[in-house]
Amino acid sequence: MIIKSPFRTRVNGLFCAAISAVLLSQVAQAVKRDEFKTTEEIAFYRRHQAFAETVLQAEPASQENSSEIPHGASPYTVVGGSVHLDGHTLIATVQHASAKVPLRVEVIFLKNGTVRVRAQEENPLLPRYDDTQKHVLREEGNNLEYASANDLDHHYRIVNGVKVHTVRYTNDHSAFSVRITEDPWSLTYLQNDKPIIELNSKGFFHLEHLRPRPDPEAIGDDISGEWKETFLLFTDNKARGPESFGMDINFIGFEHVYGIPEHATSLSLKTTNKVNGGYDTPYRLWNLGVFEHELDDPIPLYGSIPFMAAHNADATVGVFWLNAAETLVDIAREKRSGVDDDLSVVNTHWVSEAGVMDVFLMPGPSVADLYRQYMSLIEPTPLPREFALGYHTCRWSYLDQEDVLTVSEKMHEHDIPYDVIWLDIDYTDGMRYFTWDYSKFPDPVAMQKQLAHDGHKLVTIIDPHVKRDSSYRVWKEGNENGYFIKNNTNTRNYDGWCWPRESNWVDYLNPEASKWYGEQYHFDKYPDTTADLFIWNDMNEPITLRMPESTAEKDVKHYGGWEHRHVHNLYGMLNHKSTFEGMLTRESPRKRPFILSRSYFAGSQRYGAIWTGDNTADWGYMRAATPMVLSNNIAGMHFSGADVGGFFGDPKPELLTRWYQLGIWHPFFRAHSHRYTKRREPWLFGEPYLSIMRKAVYERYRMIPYWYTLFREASLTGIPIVRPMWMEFPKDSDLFAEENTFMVGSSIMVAPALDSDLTKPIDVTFPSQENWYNMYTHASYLAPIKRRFVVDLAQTLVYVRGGSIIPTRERQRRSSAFMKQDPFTLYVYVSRNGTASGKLYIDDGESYDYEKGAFIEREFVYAEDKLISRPSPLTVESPEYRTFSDKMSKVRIERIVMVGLITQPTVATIRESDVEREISLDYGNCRTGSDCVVCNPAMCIGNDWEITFN
Ligand code: NBV
Repeated sequence: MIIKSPFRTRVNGLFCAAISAVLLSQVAQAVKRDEFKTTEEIAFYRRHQAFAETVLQAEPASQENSSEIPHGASPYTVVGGSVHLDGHTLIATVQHASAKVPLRVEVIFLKNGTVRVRAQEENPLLPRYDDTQKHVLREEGNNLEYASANDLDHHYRIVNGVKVHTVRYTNDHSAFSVRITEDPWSLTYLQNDKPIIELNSKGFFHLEHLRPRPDPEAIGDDISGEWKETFLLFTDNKARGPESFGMDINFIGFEHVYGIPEHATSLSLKTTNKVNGGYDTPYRLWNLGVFEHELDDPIPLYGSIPFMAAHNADATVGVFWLNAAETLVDIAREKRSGVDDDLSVVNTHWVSEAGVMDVFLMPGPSVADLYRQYMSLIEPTPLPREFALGYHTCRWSYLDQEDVLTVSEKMHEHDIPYDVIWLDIDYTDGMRYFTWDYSKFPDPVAMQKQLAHDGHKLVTIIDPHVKRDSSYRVWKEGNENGYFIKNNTNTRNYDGWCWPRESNWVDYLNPEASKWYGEQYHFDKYPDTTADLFIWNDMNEPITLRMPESTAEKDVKHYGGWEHRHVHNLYGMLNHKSTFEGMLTRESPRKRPFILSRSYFAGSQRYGAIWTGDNTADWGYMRAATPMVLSNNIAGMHFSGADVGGFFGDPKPELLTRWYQLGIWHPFFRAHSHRYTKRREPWLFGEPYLSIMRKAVYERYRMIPYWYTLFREASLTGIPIVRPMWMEFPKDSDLFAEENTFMVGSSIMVAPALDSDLTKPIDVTFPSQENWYNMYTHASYLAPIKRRFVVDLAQTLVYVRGGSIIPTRERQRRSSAFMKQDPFTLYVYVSRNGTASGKLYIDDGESYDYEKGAFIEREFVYAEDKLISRPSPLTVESPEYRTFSDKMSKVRIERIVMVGLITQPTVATIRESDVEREISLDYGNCRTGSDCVVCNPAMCIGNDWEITFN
């Protein structure tokens, strides 16, 4: 291993470097590359690359030409006679030609068509870490719905001398088959007899079996990095030795793959083989806080979700690689000559350092099918607190109590609605979390009460490092109970460094420690907090300054003796989860917590929101925000957003304004900035910026009913809330790589202005064969059509798909809290064939009573000149439902705007609760003048009603 000399000198001053960079930097600079590993410095990846090279150079196993037998020269074969079906699992013993260590490969069939493949030694020398499933999977993976053995049909044939097994699965929902070859071992998932996903067809499947530790002399310098590996001045002592594995996963008939956040890269993932502008390094999944990260770079950021989707005009399929150790993913594109035409293939190669190989293949084929399959594993995002959909104003840091209340007052003065104001690290007593610096915040409860009175919430930051200070209760209790992560010999606490200097970290793997930590959020433990205070968990990758890549060393020890390498990518999620559970139990009856986390993994969506971390006030970072948020949504992390305005640096007013206009269309909408940037509350920029930003924020609030309904749908289906264009227009291959324009739900298309040159035109592709309406002017465009627009700073390009009904609340309030009894407006955007439909979901926005039916969910349908409102099939007439609908009985529909009607009706007949009345219609006083507006029809939002237009 080459130790780079520049860093040697810097290591001693690493703390100073890190702190000064963080605290003093005013302008974003480049990433300090030599503080992060290059791919060559990751030994297990190097070994798998070398393995793949030898496979590529070897003679193919089969010379015969058969599309069923892979041509890759994998040395792994099935031990003759070992293949058998046991219930819903096909079991095989697979062995490397020379290593001869038997591996148990299980192919597990799930009812919904998902196939799970697991591989590890039949008799491992030591148990492998296999609890990732417990932390990630729904009900810890105990209640997956398996295929019935009766629906599985297993047979085999000999093709060119190779035994080829087929398991065909047929039930009411699906019919597919899995083909397994014995020599070499490979697996193909076929839908309608067409291969869609192949495992090991390139031959890169390789598992480093656990082995006895050689003599110390034999380990010596260990250039292979199997037993020890040095990065900079840090030596990773690998007590267990090599235990990595890798495999190629190939998507047949696909050109585009997406997902595997978090990277600041394009939406459609680039290749990693330098071809056609591809990267020269793999996508790395290893949660890190990369200070001043750059764009268009597969360097790993704060969270990881090893979920990849592939899409073509016929199908959307997915792969979930369930592993929380360091994982690298290479991507290449290939054309295979097919029968009729060349077949596009995306080849991917996944390599993980430790754990059990555990991968789920999900066949889709529709987007809804894919998310049904994926969500049956990880669960969808639960309904958030409604206020969390509002505008969040944050800064590192609002200085003191007076500052907080002044900002709040100014928001009112300037008529800018907002829901939440945030406190960063400086509110604490010397970074001792769960404390206050009373010199700055003399009366936190009074402050929270004032905010709450004005309809606002407070969020405080709680970082996971615990200051090592024997007079600090939290540290004392954690230490006495042995709740902290241990050093690499498991003999004492793992001591590290962060903002409060010497620190320790809670080991959330220990259930008792996790519970104890959660309890620190209870009112009796976290002093001066009220039910209107919520939480922000930052730095939970975890960041341990002065350490390799600013995170915990891989060999430090967790509960159960596991090393950090086994669980690193879970750490942020477990911190988030513990906070969630603590917040959930701090009051009775329980209310939905709101917690923002920086680090995340698959499963984090259950505990709250995430944001994309430290971006920069620069047009490029604003452009990068959408593909990052979309990638998170694809991977199931719906509630995400980017720091509006950019964290580092000072945005020019045009950039900040444009960023507000974009940020309101991302699920999580928070403005945030670094402590050494200039203050940037909207009123500081004067006109026209203030008015434009106010208008954007108002737009967000107007649309909360639509957002909340989308979150409701996501909580049931897991389908992304913000969607890449291809999800809504799956056949339109021109849109497969589109990443600037995106859909919010299935009705709204946002084509943001992303360029500093305000005169630069924006090209908008209107897809499908439908009408699209400009949301603000109601001008319509009949798709398919492309149009070019130049928009001034006050304008934005937001379109509604014909056939949609959008509910809004149009009264401008201080916050969402004051909108709860506000009337609704319905916008009916008529489709080409004169129809429309939409939904509205409302509940109390904070409790769990909706689980007992305390919600109103309406379906609106317009056809043949009649608009009706009917309950959704999920409505249950429970006592809780009745209590809630009584509370809403005064909430009316104050306006219906019919956009795109061909005829001009003059009268509407309203029938509600068997009473009929007529209302004359109004033209010309609204929008383009051609809309038909039903003014104050006054139906109750929870009632069944119908309106006929004559
Ligand atoms: O707590 C200070 C910041 C926070 O404002 C930011 O949002 C986080 O991403 N935090 C990182 C630590 C300092 C980073 C430079």
